Amino acid sequence: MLHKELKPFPKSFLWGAASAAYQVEGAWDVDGKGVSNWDQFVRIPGKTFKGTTGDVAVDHYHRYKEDVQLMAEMGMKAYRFSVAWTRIFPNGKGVLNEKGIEFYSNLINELKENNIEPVLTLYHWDLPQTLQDEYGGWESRKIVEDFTNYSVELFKRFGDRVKYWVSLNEQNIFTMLGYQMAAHPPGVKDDKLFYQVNHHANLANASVIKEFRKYVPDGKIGPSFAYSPAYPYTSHPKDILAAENAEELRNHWWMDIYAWGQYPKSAWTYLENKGLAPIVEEGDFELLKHGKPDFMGLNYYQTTTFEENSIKGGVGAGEMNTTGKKGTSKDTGIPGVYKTVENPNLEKTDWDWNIDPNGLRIALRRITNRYHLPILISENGLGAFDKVEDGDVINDDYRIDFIRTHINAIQEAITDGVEMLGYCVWSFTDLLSWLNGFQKRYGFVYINQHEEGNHDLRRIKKKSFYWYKEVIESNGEKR
Ligand code: BGP
Repeated sequence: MLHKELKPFPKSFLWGAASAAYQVEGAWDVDGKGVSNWDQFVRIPGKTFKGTTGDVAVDHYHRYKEDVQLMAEMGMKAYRFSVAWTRIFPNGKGVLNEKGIEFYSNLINELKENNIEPVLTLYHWDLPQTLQDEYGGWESRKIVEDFTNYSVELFKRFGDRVKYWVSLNEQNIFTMLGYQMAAHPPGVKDDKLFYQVNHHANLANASVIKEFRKYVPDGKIGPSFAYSPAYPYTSHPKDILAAENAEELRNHWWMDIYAWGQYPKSAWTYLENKGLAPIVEEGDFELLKHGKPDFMGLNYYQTTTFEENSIKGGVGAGEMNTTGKKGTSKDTGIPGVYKTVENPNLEKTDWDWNIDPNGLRIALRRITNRYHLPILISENGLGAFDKVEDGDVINDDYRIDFIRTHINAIQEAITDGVEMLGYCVWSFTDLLSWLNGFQKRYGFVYINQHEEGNHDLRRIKKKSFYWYKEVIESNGEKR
């Protein structure tokens, strides 16, 4: 629909930005913190860009006050951050580390004092390594109990002050990279295990949401899903079917479970025939029904275009671009199901991610129509090379363009009838990009941190900082 007039953003709209513990905190072995899967994985040669680690990251652990002051200066309404499980329970369970609680408690208080709504993510990929060693982490159903106990501890400690919670961040991504592509910990390629791990994560997600209702009855909770809407390459019905396959296997597989506690029918049948469907035990679906979230957290970066992929000689696993050299990623697919293909209508970032603001509107409408849930955009942003010019100036007009066009899309979606809670841009400050090092930057605030050379960690406001400040001040009017 082409609208002549757009509805304004709701008054309560949460203009925000996001981060994750491992990517910003540093202080990896400080104040009793235990070792996470990422602390260990980054030490394996060749796993990250130039061997980058989050040992120091951008030192938010020690500089959080300075960072919150910058957020306040920008007028930010919400800040999404994650808790490192290993700061709370260094071994994943058992003995609690009060120092970890203290850090997040101080951060939350600092945010509240500055009128910034904390949005707390329970799990943003940094699993206690002891749980991986003891029972394979997400590979075992034991994770459900440990993850629930850890989450309940946070509900008890912070539920009075934190009203917005994200359960799992991008379950589809951490499991795909961890169990299908071996690019994230634990570095495994095993399709069968991938689906089993996901089933356990679904149970864990439902279990914490169920508990949440008891401890934070006036709060809202939901998962953050990395939704890349599927487009067909052509109007040929074969391509349409390939896109449908992708939508079911890559998206509905997770979102249907979150919203309804059910797996999509044809995806289930396909996986069952292949011997890949997860083992489901008695009572699982009962628990999954309790997982209904208050909102769908949407991490939107791009759309993906699909075409038919033959069974014989079809395209298999592709390759990611982790260097920022445009054109180095390779298409990926499942023979007989779908394969990705370049969309000639879209520009790309230096890391080959499609730039598609209309795709965000499509994502918002699809989620709304299928699940009837409000949406919190928990991530969206542009990873780019930034240049510091004389006088500590960073003219990141490309980032402003990216965010502006995506805000346009949100307002169009609101006008279409989508219920929106807020928009958390990835990210507030620059931070460590898991596989791409510090050179792939997302922040409104530049941080002088690099793989090599001078890195005094000083904070510099980018042009986009001043621009987003005005957007927030005008509740999205001025952009
Ligand atoms: C999401 C993650 C974030 C963040 C972002 C950007 O998948 O939830 O943690 O890293 O993507 O990705 P990247 O750093 O790979 O560019």
